[in-house]
Amino acid sequence: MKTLSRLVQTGLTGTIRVPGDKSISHRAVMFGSIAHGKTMVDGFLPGEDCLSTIDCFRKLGVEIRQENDHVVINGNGIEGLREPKDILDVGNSGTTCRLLLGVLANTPFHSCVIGDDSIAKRPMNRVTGPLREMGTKIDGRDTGNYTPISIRGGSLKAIDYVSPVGSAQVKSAVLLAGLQADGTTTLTEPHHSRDHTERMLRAFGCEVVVNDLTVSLKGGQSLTATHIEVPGDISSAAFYLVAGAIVPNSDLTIEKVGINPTRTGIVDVLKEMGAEVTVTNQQTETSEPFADVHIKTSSLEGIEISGDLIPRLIDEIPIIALAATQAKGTTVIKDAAELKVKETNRIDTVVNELKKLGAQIEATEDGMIIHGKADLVGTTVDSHGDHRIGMMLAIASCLADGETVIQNSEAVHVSYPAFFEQLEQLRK
Ligand code: SPQ
Repeated sequence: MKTLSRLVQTGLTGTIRVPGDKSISHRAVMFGSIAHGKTMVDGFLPGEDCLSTIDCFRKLGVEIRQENDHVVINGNGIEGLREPKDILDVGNSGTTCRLLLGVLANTPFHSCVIGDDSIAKRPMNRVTGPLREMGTKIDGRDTGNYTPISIRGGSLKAIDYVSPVGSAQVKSAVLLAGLQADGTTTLTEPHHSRDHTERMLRAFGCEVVVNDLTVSLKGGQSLTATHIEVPGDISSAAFYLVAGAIVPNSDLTIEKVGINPTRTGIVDVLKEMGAEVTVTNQQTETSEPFADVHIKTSSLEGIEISGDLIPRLIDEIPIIALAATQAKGTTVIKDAAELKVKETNRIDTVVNELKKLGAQIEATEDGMIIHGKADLVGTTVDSHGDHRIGMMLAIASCLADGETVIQNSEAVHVSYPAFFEQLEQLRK
């Protein structure tokens, strides 16, 4: 539990860095584990989710050394993985669960995958469906839709899969299985999801062909160890970008933030809302581009957020909703039904928790409608075990009159272990 009070005169000022990108950190460990040779990772996110990924691959026999944000992985190829003696526990991490199933799709042994109470409610048939079509033997609760899931590799045949959801986790699981299948696997998605897997497979020496919404790769390619530098996580930076825009007297620079175009919807939305946000020092020669992002207190206007923009900011919707409470006019968020199957039902948790603070916000079937500008008043709120809700509420406390008590605040350790310490520093 955390108790935070309103920032009265001082805003949030200074230059900071946020921890490494969660999506890229997971993939660095997974791809390093199935590559041949020694992979070095710098800028790794030592949050609970990515530590779950390390734990699972250690149980699969991979030697991994991790010290803070530096990781060394001794990979022996996918064929070097060994039958785990124990269950593989993904904790709270949907990415670990779904990508791991793709890795295990062809392994000649049995594994059992479980997670926490939140994972147990998240649908896995979006991944187990195509993997079964390829030949993997999978069972689990509700015939393989929910954890615990038991999996034994089959001899895989490539598929041409049209995914009903635009999901990087589905795309990545099918591509990881496709690497182990006979023939060329193709996946088409309804809209562009984040492309870290495609970029990183290339960095590990694989050929991946992308043609608009379709991605394909030939089976039988092996990965060669490499050095991965993980940029700062734009989803973590988003909390400070919104804080910088809505907390009076703020002026913040966040250095070395990943600016992969499939992830920068938050910057586009803040600009459209009228925020003074600038992106400088862009470095594009690495496989994942990064830059410094600067923001200062701005007056915001409500906008509509929908369509192709949604996957580019899906994880930022909780903090965007808070920004919308401080914008003049109405903000409408549509086409975001995927929020219902995240760590919590993020439509309900965002709406219920912000309402407790006095926001005028209502849930819709596929998003929410927020009327600004609201005067927030501190009270007891709850992250419900969802890291992004916990951090959004902490930023809200900087504006809310009086004290805000955040229950289950430790959920932030999933993606941002030092979040509260850093916020305290900035508040001084
Ligand atoms: O890993 P997890 O629990 O699914 O994490 C979340 C998050 O808020 O951190 C979603 F709840 O991010 C997903 C993201 O929503 C991480 C991810 C990835 O690394 O591939 C992709 C997104 O999900 P998807 O499958 O809908 O594209």
